[in-house]
Amino acid sequence: MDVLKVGVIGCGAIGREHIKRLHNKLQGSRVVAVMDVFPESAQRGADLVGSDCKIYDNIEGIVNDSDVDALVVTTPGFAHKEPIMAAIKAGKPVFSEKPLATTAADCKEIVDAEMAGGKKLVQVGFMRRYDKGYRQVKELLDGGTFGKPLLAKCTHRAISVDPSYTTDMAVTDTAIHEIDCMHWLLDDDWTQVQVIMGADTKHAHEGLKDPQIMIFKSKKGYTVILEVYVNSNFGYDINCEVVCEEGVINLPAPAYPTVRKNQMISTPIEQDWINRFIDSYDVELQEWIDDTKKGEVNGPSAWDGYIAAVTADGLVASQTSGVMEDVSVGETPEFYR
Ligand code: NAD
Ligand code: ISE
Repeated sequence: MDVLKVGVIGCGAIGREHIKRLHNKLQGSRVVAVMDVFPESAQRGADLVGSDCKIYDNIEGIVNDSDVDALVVTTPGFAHKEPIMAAIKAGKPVFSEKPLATTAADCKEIVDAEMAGGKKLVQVGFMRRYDKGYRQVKELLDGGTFGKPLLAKCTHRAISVDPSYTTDMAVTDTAIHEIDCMHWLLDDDWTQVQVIMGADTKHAHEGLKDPQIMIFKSKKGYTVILEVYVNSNFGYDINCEVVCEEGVINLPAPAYPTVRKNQMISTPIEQDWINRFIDSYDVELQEWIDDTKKGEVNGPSAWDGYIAAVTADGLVASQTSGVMEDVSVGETPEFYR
């Protein structure tokens, strides 16, 4: 196959970003069809491609179009399961943005359907595994010279969120990145998780608890402390520091020039995920295109999506209970080893 012909389901913010990179930027793919529940959103997606892009208003149509080789799902998290299940049923590869689905039960259905089909088809958009900075942190940790990791401190801040963002989404939409990424970096599984709520910012909309502190305990005894603060009002600020026996590894925000002017030293801060992770999305989707053409899935799997969702379920339970909740994933099936 020379060119992978892709159908994109969900033409919102990241859907349009991925359409542009799949159609114009990356090697070996074209977007041939789009689908959205809102016709004007679907049209905006199609306009990025040109007049020969097909527009669908239903999932069955785009998934079963014989011109579509593979699917990219960029609907909101609550609407991932249906298109992923349809793609598995049609035997087509599918890349889904994170989370795989918003509950462990829904993710398990996806895992079971994929295993029943006997072929790996699903990849999840945990793009931090493709980020240059996070990859360097992983190399340093795996290199062994820093000794045993002891604890990590992470921040995940955004400027603001819209009123459809609910308290549980601090876990299922936002912290889901650290749930996966820190498990991958530390090469360990979570056993217990807790959410601590505190003072809420006046910038949060009615009913939203923000910020939230999340605590993760791992099998090997590591502790991760994560601040999720999605109405910071100043910028998009992703940080990670791993404290090890022999030293500390700190991943700061990628550098901008520091300027001295008007009796001040200042440096800009990223405003959103689009630029902060632009290279990661490119590497992630280029590898997905290349692997898909070879009939392989080598990126984060449906099982990775499932174990993240089991952890997320624990955190969401702790948002209400306030106590440490146990996380238990079980053995990785042979299919995903
Ligand atoms: P968005 O709200 O901007 O866009 C979602 C689009 O999906 C909208 O056009 C909406 O009309 C459409 N849609 C909703 N329900 C649908 C359905 N059932 N079928 C078809 N279309 C439907 O959201 P977004 O910010 O683009 O986020 C989309 C997904 O991407 C989410 O899962 C989000 O978590 C993920 N995301 C990931 C990253 C990342 O850094 N990896 C960044 C942003 C968003
Ligand atoms: C968004 O959906 C993303 O996935 C971004 O990477 C994340 O930082 C943000 O919190 C989410 O809302």
